[in-house]
Amino acid sequence: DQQEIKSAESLLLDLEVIRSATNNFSDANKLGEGGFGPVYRGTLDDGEQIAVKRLSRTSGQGIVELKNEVVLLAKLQHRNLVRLLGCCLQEEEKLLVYEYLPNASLDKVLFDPVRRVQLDWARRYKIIEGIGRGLLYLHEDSRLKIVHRDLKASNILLGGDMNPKISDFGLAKLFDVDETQRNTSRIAGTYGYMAPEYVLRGRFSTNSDVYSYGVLILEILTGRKNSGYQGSGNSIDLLGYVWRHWNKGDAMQVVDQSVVDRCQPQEVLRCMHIGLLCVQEDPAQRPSMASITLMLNSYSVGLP
Ligand code: ACK
Repeated sequence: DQQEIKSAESLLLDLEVIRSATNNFSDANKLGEGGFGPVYRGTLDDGEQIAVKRLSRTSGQGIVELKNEVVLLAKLQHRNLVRLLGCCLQEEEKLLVYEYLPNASLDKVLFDPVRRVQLDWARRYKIIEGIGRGLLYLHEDSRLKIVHRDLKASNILLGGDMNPKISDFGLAKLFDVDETQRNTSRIAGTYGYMAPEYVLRGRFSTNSDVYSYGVLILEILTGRKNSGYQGSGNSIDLLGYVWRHWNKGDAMQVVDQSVVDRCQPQEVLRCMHIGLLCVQEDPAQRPSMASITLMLNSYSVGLP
């Protein structure tokens, strides 16, 4: 692992440069709290905007996840993955530096009462498709086989044109090409997005990512957050809710109003169907990302 970090040495950044870009990690520059510490906004001397994840001293698991993220992201480049610009792995300060994405996370855009944005069908479809391309790249198009393990709305960041980018590779795992699944006793992830075989038996695979992607599709179409196994607040058992309406034949009832206003119901329902295929109990029944992107691309959505 040390050697792999060395191979990412071209990514090493000077701590002073990041300090000055973020006004010495001032509160005014703070974007929010991430999985292992605060995230800051910054501007480099040449004007380039950056986002900086700073490891909290109290985060024990954090350093493992941070290194995992550097090692994996350094090998990846795709328009639907957040770009890692560099890192700082000094004794006193551990930082990851990314391109800055101005439109917050999908979680805020869909669910936050203050930052919610009206998204029409064409936009939502582009977001669904973009996440799918990013995930296809991780699973099979990058020469590597990577299982993300924590795909969720708060880990999807939106660029200037609302182009979605998958972020947070702290839990991601590199698989051998012919490896299909792996077992763990350390189940880490997010309820509501974790596939049943992962929650119950610690078994994860590209298929368990597909399950999370299916939850995302349903959240994007309905504008509702899935509670998973422990309902709380404004979140619901989204899968049960969508399935019930699907079986009754009135699935358009569950679709967010700003989608309904300007869409071809047929296209929305086909997309919802893909989401439902992804969240099937049996991992072997779920489609691969390759067939999902084929199914998605076979529609002709009238994009501007
Ligand atoms: O939803 P947000 O505005 O987007 O709030 C969270 C916060 O930091 C804690 O994770 C934001 N964030 C994380 N990475 C980036 C990035 N590369 N560009 C812009 N904002 C980011 C995230």
